[in-house]
Amino acid sequence: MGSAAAAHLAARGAEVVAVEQFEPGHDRGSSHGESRIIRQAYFEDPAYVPLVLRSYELWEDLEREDPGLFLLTGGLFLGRPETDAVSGSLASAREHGLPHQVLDAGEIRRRFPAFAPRDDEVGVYEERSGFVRPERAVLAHWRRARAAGAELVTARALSWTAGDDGVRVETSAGTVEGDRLVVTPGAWAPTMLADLGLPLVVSRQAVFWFRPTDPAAYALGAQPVFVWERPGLSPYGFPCLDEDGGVKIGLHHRGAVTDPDEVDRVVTAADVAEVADLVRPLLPTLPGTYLRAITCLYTTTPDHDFVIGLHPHHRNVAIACGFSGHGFKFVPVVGEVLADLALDGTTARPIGLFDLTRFG
Ligand code: PYC
Repeated sequence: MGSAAAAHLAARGAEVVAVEQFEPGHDRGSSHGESRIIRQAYFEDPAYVPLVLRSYELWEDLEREDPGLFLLTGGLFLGRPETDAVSGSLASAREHGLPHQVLDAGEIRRRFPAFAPRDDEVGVYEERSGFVRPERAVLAHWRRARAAGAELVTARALSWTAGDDGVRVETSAGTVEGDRLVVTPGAWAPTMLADLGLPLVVSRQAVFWFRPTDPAAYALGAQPVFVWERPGLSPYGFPCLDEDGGVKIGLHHRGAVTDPDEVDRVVTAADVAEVADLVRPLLPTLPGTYLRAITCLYTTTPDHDFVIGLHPHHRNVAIACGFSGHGFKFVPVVGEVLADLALDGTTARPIGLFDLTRFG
């Protein structure tokens, strides 16, 4: 979100200094791991759809500089008809006239043999779903930002203050001063935005790569991205994107609460066994051979909606955080919105859902 904000601000002529504690495209936050789902019939709330459609436009624009940055593979959102994954996808598709198909369990098994749904489960299939490459997306935004004159300071932001005369950020490499501030702290939001008392929960999420026993079913072109909602279990995954035949899978919102500076990044045999046992009934050929795993971080709000807006006491400070494990697809449009807020104090994009005072 920060790299995109820097790119949009610099493109509009702002003099930008970006402070990032790790190297651009690093793997210690929430923007790594080879792939992130993109989808339009947004099951979380139809209010996301205009933003995701704008994000697609911006992804297409960015992709001209980095072909293959994203790919449309189709997406399947499965569960019983009353689940959010199904009923929410349908609500968004219908409200916004998005192309989709509803598949019953038999059609799912026929078209996508990797899945073993129960007879009472259905899927909403969306052709315009797919995935974006997160590390490349971050680097593409940094390239744009730098080409437009932004300066990148590799240092840890320690604290910030704001007043009528401007803003000041204390970093591990000195002080940065400016007129306005954009704060996109990811999993460090509880400390960098402590004054707001936002009810954010940072959690460790592991994602895994397995080589399935039926590689053809998971081939790009055959297998869609998916999110599957069962009570207490939401696996999501991708087609095979890797030369070693690895298929990435994760369990949405299953990780333990953590601290971003202390997180245990070692994935244990018990982590692997747990995910393999949980997904085997749904995707029987997937946990064929375990290949590797990584961890990343979610920063989650109580309602799983984002936090985006101007700081209530400092109108020269724009904030974005709490992306709750489903934000990456919005990176370009959030960058654009943050540029609007920082430069104009307002945005024409619909961000009412993300009001940072909604928690009281
Ligand atoms: O962003 O669509 C998403 C998603 C679902 C589960 C994990 N990420």
